[in-house]
Amino acid sequence: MSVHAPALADAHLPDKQTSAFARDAARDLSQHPKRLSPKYFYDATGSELFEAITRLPEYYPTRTELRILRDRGGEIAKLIPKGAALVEFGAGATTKARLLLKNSAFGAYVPVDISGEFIKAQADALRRDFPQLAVYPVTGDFTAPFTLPSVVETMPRVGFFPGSTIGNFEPDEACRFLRSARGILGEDAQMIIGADLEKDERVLYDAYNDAAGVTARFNLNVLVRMNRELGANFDLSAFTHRAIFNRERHRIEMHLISKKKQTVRMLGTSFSFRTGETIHTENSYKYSVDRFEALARGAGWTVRESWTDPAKMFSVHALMAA
Ligand code: SAH
Ligand code: AVI
Repeated sequence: MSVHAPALADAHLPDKQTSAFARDAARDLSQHPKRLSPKYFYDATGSELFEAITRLPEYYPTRTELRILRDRGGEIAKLIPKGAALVEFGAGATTKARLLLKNSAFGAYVPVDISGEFIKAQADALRRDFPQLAVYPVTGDFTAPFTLPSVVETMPRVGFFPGSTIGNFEPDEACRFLRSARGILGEDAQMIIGADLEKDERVLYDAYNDAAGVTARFNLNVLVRMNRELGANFDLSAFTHRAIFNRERHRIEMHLISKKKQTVRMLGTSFSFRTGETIHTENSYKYSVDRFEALARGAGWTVRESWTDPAKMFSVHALMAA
């Protein structure tokens, strides 16, 4: 494995990220149906809104996964080599990593996240709470290849991908991501990964259509970002949040629906919308334990253990590079 300084040089990130956002948004809003990548929800506001979602009564995944991680803490700790580096993909508020870090003797923690300002603040808070731990935040897009900080080169590596963020990939992208994570983590790596389970449609519907409207604000935040960062003129009151469960494809879909016929300008181009036309902003795939294990195996990992909560709402899997 080649491990050296982060390929994602922090100093250049705002420009690089903005130009990737501009390129992707212009391309994806020209598609039929229009779409946007869910990774663009996450600026500092988007990260805060996601945190607010995790505290909603309807949003069961976070508290359920935390319960599995707590209940299985001893078993998970036994799988982790002493002095390992914990590499979290999409670390966000680092709440779940804190549980693992308390239970095992990790040598370093590498939170990777596209939301740069947010992840740096979380890394600072973590350093205060775990003064002995070396924390190396990496700002960047985990769907693109990147290298780990050179200091973790000699440590065993444990990947951590909780939250069912894997569900935000198409199944073929999820397979590619798992293969690439194997490459980034290197031989003999372990991986702890959370996947949301398919369940009663009403429970799923409510989790993505909360009564307080926080998920709607999270969804609309991508339009706020395009207005601010890309000079677009989206009228936020002219779009509405919708989340539906697509049973055939095992996924929740989030959409922003145009309330009227309208034209939006962005980056010198006009994008027209019919009344009721959608921008498809996110998929959140729901797995069965068997389907998730098959995905992991297909990407070259061996499944060591799979755990669920008693109500079988959420699953956590321990993988080993085969
Ligand atoms: N791990 C946390 C947060 C999950 S939310 C938890 O389980 O609660 C998803 C996180 O992944 C966000 O913090 C978001 O900023 C990050 N993220 C989403 N797409 C990303 C990408 N392509 N590259 C890097 N980080 C990404
Ligand atoms: C980060 N990800 C797994 C969340 C999910 O449930 O798909 C993002 C989210 N979208 C709406 N609510 C939460």
